[in-house]
Amino acid sequence: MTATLPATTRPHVIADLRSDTVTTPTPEMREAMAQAPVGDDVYGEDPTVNALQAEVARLTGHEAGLFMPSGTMTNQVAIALHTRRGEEVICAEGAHIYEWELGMMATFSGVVPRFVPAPLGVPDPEAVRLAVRRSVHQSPTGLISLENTHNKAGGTVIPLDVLAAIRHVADDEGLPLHLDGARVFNAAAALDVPVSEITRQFDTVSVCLSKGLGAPVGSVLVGSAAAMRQAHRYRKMMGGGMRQAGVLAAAALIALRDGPARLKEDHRRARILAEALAEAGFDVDLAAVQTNMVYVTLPDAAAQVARWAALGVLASALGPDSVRFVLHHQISDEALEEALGVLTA
Ligand code: TLP
Repeated sequence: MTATLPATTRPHVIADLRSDTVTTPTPEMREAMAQAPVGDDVYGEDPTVNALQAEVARLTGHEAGLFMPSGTMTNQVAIALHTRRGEEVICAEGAHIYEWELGMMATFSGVVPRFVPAPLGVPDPEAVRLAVRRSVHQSPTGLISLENTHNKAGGTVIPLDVLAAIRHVADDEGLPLHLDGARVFNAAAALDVPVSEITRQFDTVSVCLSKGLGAPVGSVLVGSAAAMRQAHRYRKMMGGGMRQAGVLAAAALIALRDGPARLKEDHRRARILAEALAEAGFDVDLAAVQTNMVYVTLPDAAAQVARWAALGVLASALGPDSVRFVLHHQISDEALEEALGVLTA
């Protein structure tokens, strides 16, 4: 028989650094959720969802947006929109759309990934061009997809000139370009540009409200109005028609209003954490620390993560020798300092 530990014997959590998805709604978000006007969003009648979609579309420089429960769904709906069965999707090695989305591109859209090398998460535009398949003996390329920031590379940012060059390749080859922009506001903050400078280069962008921006739930796919009408059908197929979803969109609107300006604070704290860990002798690639993530390479990551968790500092083991820490708006300078005391002891 297994017994559940009484709450009092669980370690006190000093800092939950497993992801920026772990934040809880602020009192202001909860109030907005309680007050939100709602309607049936499958009929397009939820005013709060409609306001959120319009605002994300405006900020990203796209015609329309569609609210969904998760970044996985917005990415996979986009892949379904752009591709036909048997095609390939060119993406940077380690891309979330393949590595962490449970084979959905194959099971839902019938397509397979073709990875291109991407040092620090940045693919070389010429490597993207060379990866395009046209021969009758090969699976044709249906889509180019980028990730910015790139999670597995460390929360790294794609420079604007590289983005423009990859857009150029897509245009030359007549291919659509999708962005997994789960953390595109972090990329914009790191580059110090309006987010539209990045997002306008793409045909569709998946924007997560529930990562660094701090909403409890939700992502918005943006693109043309015609693409979003088709996306509405795919969302329904995936079970993503959420009805009175305005209660979620209300919190997301606050995240969108207040979140972007705060992200530089998370980046500053990530840098402090990374430098302190490097100083303490941990193997940290400081060049990869560009936004709100810090990856450490160490032996037996799972065991180390369990030891730290017992002391109240939560991190993620994302590979046998890889530990990830993610900063977010519910980690203060004080919590970070206390966590560092544990990590560097
Ligand atoms: N990533 C999660 C885990 O799946 C690893 C995290 O904690 O970082 N794109 C990118 C780049 C992501 O990092 C994530 C979430 C998603 C898409 C998927 O978003 P959700 O979890 O909303 O489906």
